[in-house]
Amino acid sequence: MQFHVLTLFPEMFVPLETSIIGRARKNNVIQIQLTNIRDFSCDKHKKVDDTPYGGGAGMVMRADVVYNAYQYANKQTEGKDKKVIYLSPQGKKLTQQKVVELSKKEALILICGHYEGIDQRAIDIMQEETDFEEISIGDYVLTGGELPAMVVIDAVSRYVEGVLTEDSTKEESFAQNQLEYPQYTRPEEFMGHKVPEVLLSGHHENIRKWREEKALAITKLKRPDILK
Ligand code: 4GN
Repeated sequence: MQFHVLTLFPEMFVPLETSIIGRARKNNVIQIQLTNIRDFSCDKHKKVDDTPYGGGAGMVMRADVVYNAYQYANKQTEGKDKKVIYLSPQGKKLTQQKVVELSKKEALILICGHYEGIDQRAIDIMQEETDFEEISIGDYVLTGGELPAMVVIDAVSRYVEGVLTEDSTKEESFAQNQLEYPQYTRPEEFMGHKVPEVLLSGHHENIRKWREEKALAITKLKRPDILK
């Protein structure tokens, strides 16, 4: 899976050099290319934004600059089955189902907006030209699309073969509409609290049943809305 991020702040993406995502990149299981939108500014002052027509607060990212950056990302992902994603509070809500769907692509181009957003014409043209989708990670507003882009990369990467060692995502797909059962590790007793006996029993069928019951009870309690 190839991720190509268009951003004014590539330095924000250091967290993706660590942990599971960092390891996946090192193993070349996923690739993350960061492109600074500013590099595609047309004028000598490297200006990327301007005041909004019609007035109002803030600045708008120029259509030509964003479009040029997008064309570059397109060339970098040429021949790949890809999707272009604009992270915005106006987008379709990111769900686990959407994450799985995105993980089947060969490349994702993620566009991070700032200020008051991107000139609508750049969005309209990309919409016409490509498999384009506006995605939101939740109903709240952030200062830029960088954190949402990192959320998408992290969530999608978990479904890329070779990123997670075990079959942890397999279990999830069985229990799409349930929360996870509780987990325990050593020691057997901590501050007077014991690990549930059944987990020490070695009886796999009983353990499976216990976990299933717990998962259901936890879901009913914490997230009854996701139960089928
Ligand atoms: C995405 C972007 C929230 C989300 C964002 C979200 C940057 N905030 N909920 N902020 O996924 C105007 C243009 C605000 C870019 C956008």
